[in-house]
Amino acid sequence: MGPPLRLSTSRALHLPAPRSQASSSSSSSWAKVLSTTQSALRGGADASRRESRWVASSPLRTFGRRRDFAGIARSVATTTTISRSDIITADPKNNVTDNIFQKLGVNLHHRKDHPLGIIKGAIFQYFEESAPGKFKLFEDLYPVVTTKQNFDELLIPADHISRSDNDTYYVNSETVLRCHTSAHQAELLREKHDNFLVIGDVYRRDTIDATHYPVFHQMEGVKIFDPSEWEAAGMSEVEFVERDLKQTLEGLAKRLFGDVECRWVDAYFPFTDPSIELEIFFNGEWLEVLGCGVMQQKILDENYGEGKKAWAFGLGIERLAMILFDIPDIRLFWSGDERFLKQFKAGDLRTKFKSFSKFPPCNKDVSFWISDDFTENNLCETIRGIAGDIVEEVKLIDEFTNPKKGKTSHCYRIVYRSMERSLTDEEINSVQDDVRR
Ligand code: FA5
Ligand code: MG
Repeated sequence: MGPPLRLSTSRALHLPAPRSQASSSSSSSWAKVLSTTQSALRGGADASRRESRWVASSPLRTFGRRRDFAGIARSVATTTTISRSDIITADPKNNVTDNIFQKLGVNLHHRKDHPLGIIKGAIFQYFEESAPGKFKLFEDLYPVVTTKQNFDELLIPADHISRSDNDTYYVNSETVLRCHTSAHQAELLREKHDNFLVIGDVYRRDTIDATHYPVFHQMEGVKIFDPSEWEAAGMSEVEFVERDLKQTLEGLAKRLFGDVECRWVDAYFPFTDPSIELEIFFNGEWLEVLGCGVMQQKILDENYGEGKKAWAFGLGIERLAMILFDIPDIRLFWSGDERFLKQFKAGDLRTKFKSFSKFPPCNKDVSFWISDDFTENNLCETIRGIAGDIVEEVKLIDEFTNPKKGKTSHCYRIVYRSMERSLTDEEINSVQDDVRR
């Protein structure tokens, strides 16, 4: 299968796309400038999805933005232009919306003073200090990947829910917006990287609430071990690798948060075994911050070489930043409001976000009979398409089945609230009229 997208790649080895250009995502521009690394990525990996779903990636190129970070090797960036017509197409499988296209190439994690950039820096630094010069960082891998990368190479079964177009943004049947950074595992293993970190934007059709957003950022980590290491420790290979994984991630949590309440819970990912997730107690609830495990041997053997063992993890960057900086709502990361942005400073992990607006929420309910093909993700996408980021939450508050007609109706409460301004009644009513339609 050939690369499904035509990308004009202009080399700009010393000058990656300026941040402002790559990230302005001005809603009126139909083309995006993205920077990519030279190393072409072929092949796929799949990813597991939050709270039980996974997506795959497509084979285009790695992105690499060159930035100076304490000793961490980085890939060199080139610039790629991606146009709207490459991403939003007439293909029957295409389900990418303008809202989503506008997020491509924004790369919030490249902004040094942004909470996501700050946390990225802290995580790199942790790995650099614990293993100087060892972990290679990829921070500009191209977010449009093949289903092979996003799913197949990660051993995600053909009928896995994460492959459904209810969960994943498809450009066409072979190309998706990566739903996790695991999409790059296999290709990086084939390039013989043995310790690496990948940070990037990932895309999932999802329901809406304070901790879920259809675009967020993940950091992937992979570390490969040699038999001499577990033999010297006198442990079984899986025990040894799992111990190192837990120590590494607990150490990271400690570094970021000091003393926090953490717990490990069993999980399932097609690409690791055993698999676990780390949860941290935040705002009165356990919040899942990462998934990880011992890499499936087949992935390692087939892409890197035999005789080794590896661990892999995938962190939710927004979730960590919410805990660290006390940011109550995931939408705030996309805010252009200076009252938000000005509160954070590069390198400063101690900032506690001070809410600048207490604009009241506006609740509106909608009820309707559901059809067989109804899904909550579609509903959320429709609402988001109409109302954008003023939708804070969509929740099912009532459900009723008419036994005679065999029909079910749902009542959803839509919570509208802006982080930045008061919403007017007229505005909400007109949005709500469109939603009802
Ligand atoms: C994964 O994506 C796996 N690829 C992680 C992994 C990598 C496992 C390597 C094993 C080996 P999951 O779907 O659970 O797993 O997502 C990982 C993290 O992303 C979650 O723990 C959470 O912190 C974050 N996350 C998931 N969905 C969302 C969302 N909609 N909004 C914000 N953060 C999210
Ligand atoms: Mg999960």
